Amino acid sequence: MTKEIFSAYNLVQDELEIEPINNGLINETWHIKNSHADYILQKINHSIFKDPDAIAFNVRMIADYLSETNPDYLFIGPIKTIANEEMKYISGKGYFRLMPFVKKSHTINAALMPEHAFEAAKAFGKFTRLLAGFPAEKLKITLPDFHNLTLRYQQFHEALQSGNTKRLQQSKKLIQTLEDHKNIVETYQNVLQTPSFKLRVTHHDTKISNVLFDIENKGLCIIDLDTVMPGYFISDVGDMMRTYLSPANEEEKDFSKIEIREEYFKAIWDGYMGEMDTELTIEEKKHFIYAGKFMIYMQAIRFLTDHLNNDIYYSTKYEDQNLVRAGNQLVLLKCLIDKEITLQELVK
Ligand code: GN1
Ligand code: MG
Repeated sequence: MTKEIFSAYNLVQDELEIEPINNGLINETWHIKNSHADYILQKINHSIFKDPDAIAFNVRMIADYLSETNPDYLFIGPIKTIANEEMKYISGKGYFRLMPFVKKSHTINAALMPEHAFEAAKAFGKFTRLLAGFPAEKLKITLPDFHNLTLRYQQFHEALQSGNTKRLQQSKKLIQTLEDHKNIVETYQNVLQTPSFKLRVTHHDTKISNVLFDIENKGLCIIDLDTVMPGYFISDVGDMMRTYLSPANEEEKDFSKIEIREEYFKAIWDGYMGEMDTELTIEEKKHFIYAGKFMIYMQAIRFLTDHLNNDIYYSTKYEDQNLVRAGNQLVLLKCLIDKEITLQELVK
């Protein structure tokens, strides 16, 4: 890391303790501190986020809106540089941003009790609810077609044509399973045609590790706002199901540990609906469980496509990691489908 980043914020590199946080798959993140304060430093993955200014623009718009309408809401925006910029661009190195570290907060990689799921769902639901009056269409698109399942499905098919031949052979079973569930893509296409599905300010990455918890495991705030864009509620609720329902996360290699925990599902419903019940339309509510299928299926497609394309998108630490992740997600999908009727009963 270069001095230049720190001096942009009036910090002295030699006075800092710098510790990497290896949580996300896309951006690089560090916890840094000196004797006065703690910060989070992030390098934006510029090959994925082609327009970092769009992220900064969105976060600023939302921060301004929330500080006006809900001044007590804890929203973590970037600290400006001494030159009053939202990020620091360093030629040859990329875009960096600094955020305050929320005191006594921590993140988790899997929900360990239903309260975690409840608190996280409530936090994301509250975010969308507080922004219900905000004109979502004014937000910039930071990642075009991010949750466009039709396109993800097409990209998967392109990888079937042009992907790594050895990996294609090895992935036959998973490819077939994805094809067997093509109806999930069709339902998505119907959703897009349904006017009662509203475009809302959507986080698009509601995994459990994107919530800060306090020492009593209450949700403090949501983080990782790069993909906050106009979107549909199925993205947020779906990614919660994807990442809170099973005790094993997407990295788990022992698929027998994957299961759907009903009380966690109920906790997501209660937490999210406590905030969003009056906002969601009847048609949207009918798709609550579909949301989980949508996101799990899309994540499986994305992992497998990346595997076939030689891991150009998701960072990996071992050979075949994206294949394992895809297989993991497809087991999760099966578990969810097997439990669908029971879950439906729970929220009747
Ligand atoms: C990526 O790196 P992270 O955790 O913020 C990805 C999400 C995936 C997730 C899977 C911009 O998020 O869509 O759900 O990995 N973000 C992007 O772990 O692609
Ligand atoms: Mg993210």
